Amino acid sequence: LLMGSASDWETMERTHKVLEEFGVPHCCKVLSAHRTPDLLAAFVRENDAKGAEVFIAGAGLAAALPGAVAALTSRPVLGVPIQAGALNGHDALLAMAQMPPGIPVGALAIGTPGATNAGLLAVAILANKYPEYDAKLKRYREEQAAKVASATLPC
Ligand code: RP5
Repeated sequence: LLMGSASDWETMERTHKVLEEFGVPHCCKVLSAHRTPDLLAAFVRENDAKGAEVFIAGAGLAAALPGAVAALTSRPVLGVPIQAGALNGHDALLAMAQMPPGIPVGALAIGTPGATNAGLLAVAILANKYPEYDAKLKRYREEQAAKVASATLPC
């Protein structure tokens, strides 16, 4: 779980919490495509070789991070556009969603909804291989459905 700046943590903490809730082993790290390109390349290559199965990258503004990660690994890369700057995350969303053909990034929604869904989507990817994540994801959805079904309104 990567992010371009410590300022992204407030958003990316949601992803971390989902992964924690589902018991997915992961690490969280600040690395930037622009500011620490060599460290980023070394980190992605090392973790790819160690067997990392999904990479998640949150970044704001020009947000090159997910694309840079995707260039360095053939594992799935999910991108979370951070809601920041003059364009409020639209710039980051387009940077991730508009990857040229050949090196995909799975772009999620801007901000905290995208951060939560990045965690859930990573769990869903892992659930293809690990039955325990599949079972937990089904339980999570059942609980979510029960909450919606039992919601009450003041009228
Ligand atoms: C991006 O620039 C980061 O992902 C962050 O969202 C944004 C601003 O970074 P800081 O100036 O807060 O470090 O690379």
